[in-house]
Amino acid sequence: MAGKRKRDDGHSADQAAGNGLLDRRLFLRSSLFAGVSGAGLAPLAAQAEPLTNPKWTLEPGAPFNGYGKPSRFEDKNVRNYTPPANPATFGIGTARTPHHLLDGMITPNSLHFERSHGGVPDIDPAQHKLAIHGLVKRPLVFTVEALSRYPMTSRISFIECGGNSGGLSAAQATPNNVQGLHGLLSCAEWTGVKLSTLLDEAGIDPSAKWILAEGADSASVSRSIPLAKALDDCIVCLYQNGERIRPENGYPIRLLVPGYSGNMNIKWLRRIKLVNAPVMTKDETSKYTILLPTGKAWKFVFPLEVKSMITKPSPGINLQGKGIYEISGLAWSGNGRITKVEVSADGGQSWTPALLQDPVLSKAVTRFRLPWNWSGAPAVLQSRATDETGMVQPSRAQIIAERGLRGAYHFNAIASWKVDDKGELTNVFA
Ligand SMILES: Nc1nc2c(c(=O)[nH]1)N[C@H]1C(S)=C(S)[C@@H](COP(=O)(O)O)O[C@H]1N2
Ligand SMILES: [Mo]
Repeated sequence: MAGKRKRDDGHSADQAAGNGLLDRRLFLRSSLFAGVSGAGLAPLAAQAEPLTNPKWTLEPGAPFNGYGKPSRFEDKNVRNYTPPANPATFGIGTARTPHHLLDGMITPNSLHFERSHGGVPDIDPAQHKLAIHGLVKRPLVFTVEALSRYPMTSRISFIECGGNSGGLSAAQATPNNVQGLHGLLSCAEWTGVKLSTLLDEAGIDPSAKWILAEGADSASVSRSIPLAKALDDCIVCLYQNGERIRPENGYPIRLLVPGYSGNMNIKWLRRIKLVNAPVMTKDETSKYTILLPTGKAWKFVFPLEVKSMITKPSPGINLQGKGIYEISGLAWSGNGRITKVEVSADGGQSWTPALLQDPVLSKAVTRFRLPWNWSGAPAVLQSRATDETGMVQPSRAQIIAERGLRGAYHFNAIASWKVDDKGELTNVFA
């Protein structure tokens, strides 16, 4: 870019870090290109010409429908999944959110990722029940109807599978996109009854220290959760983004355990047992522990630590010639709010802070944005998030030095997209 150039609002139009990263305030200006035209940026819109009247303007539109669907032109915006080789396991596995095709912070319900260990049960809400028992004064059984009459609360929260981004722990980078690597994360508004309200009604025995939460699916996924967390911010949810929870995501009742490992957010919730010690279920001993090179394992790794990813540009969403682009992505932390996201276009040699888009909520994803003037030369894009506890997203090398190559769960390393001179992006380990 050309030498120093002061804009009338006092901000420098110079690049803010190496390889063309611009100041994050550039996109806040009302006139995007006026201040930087001297820097060689051209407007993105075409020269104005009279509009024609296409046929959809000249004829009446479609009639009403009961439940809306996306435009037929958006048929690539779908979850991806690999059908299992063995048909007996058809519902076991994952379906991933296409973050490269989404923007904002909310994942639409039809695209919320799914991780299921025994398929999606076809639960009749009129017959489903939730029991609270164990170390309580009064064991209780709630119908869905009864739960619906309790005071409700809503919160926007991410859910992330402990296995998300596990591809970054491989020895070599393989071709992949943001959906394949980071698609086991979604963010929704969840509404339901505070678990503390229900536990209060059952009466907690002083000897209770943990709860066991169990699902009604054939896999009976169940996890031990510290009672302190259950009383702090867990929600027995009935609604997802305003409508009843989708079958894939736990209809009619799921437990939200904000910021904690995805697996603990028990879907199709049918039982909460108060206990005095963790139960050591199959889901917390055979999986979701982090195996260290010494042969020891970190058990009960609960909060998902600070992390971020660039969703745009990303593999498949390539650059169309040099010029200005918005680098955008998501950052999140199971320990609280995001305070900073920095972006690099030179593989981590220089960084500049991105704009954090409101709202910035605890244990929800935060959308970040930064303008970039791509020179047409190869680049490596990275993002690095910091949360309110001061934790900074680690590099891949840092995590591997600590855990070796087998600690794939809770892999929150900085990820890298390589941009070649044609503007094509690929997954690399930088
Ligand atoms: N009952 C039950 N709960 C479950 C699961 C399951 O298979 N059965 N999968 C768990 C896992 S591993 C994750 S990551 C999250 C995924 O939630 P989602 O499918 O709504 O995205 O749900 C958790 N809760
Ligand atoms: Mo998971």
